[in-house]
Amino acid sequence: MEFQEILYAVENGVATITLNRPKSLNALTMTLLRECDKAFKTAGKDPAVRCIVLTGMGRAFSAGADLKDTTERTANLSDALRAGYNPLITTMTTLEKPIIGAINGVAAGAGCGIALACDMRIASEKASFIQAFSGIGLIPDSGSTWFLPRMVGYARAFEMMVTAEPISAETAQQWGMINHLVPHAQLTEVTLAWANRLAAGPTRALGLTKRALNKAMRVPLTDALEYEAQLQDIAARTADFPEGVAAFLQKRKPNFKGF
Ligand code: T3D
Repeated sequence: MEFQEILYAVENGVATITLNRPKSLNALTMTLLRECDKAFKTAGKDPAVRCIVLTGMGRAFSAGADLKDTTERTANLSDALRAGYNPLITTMTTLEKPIIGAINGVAAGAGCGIALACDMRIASEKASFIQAFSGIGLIPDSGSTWFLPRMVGYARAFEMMVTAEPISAETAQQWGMINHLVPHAQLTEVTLAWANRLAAGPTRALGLTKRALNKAMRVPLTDALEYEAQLQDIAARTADFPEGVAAFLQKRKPNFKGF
């Protein structure tokens, strides 16, 4: 698949999407956002893809909105959010396959929001997270106001947002923003090990788990319980369920097919 501002590759059940504007620290243009959205949707529909990795080319994950790009920028920034940023965040969070963010460097502004929209984050020791918006007189977008307080609590989210100061990968780990912190040279290796592990999992059940978790963040317990019951019926109808049970009884590793 041909893209201008991202790279897309599929290998051994893992699709890797690489933000590819390293000279501007992978700053986000409408083209990049739309290509990224298309790549996620393509990976979502491709039965050969069972896990997706999102990372950045060069020394940054993403520096957020491209502040030099005036294409398509209007007086209403909400137009840009509705046309580019919000659809991407929605696609990522509703796509029923695991997404791992391999955070290779700074994730600022909307780049931080996109990192937070991944299901897991594995960060290099060179990574940092900046809610950069207030530094340029804007408010947090791309889901940051939703994701961040749920991960780190209101007070820390508020402080990050009003100061626009960077949070190191080490602090991000202490605060629960990332799953794993790794030496920079090992980021690809550790991320691929995780991606291969998830790609060998019961993909349908993992996707439904993501759907249930996202729903449970918004509804009362009774509703979450009922939703779990409904989704469990779907999971139980997959071939991976009897395979998982058979593998347990036969004391062997399950050979999940993802459907
Ligand atoms: O506008 C809309 O569409 C609405 C949506 C808004 C959502 C948002 O994301 S708002 C927040 C936008 N992002 C920022 O405010 C962050 C701006 N960048 C920085 O603060 C710093 O660059 C970093 C802290 C991320 C990294 O600092 P450092 O010192 O490692 O690198 P640098 O020297 O500042 O940047 C390197 C190059 O990347 C430089 O280009 P040059 O001078 O070598 O030609 C710099 O201009 C460029 N760059 C960095 N960030 C952006 C950027 N170019 C365009 N847009 C950027 N956001």
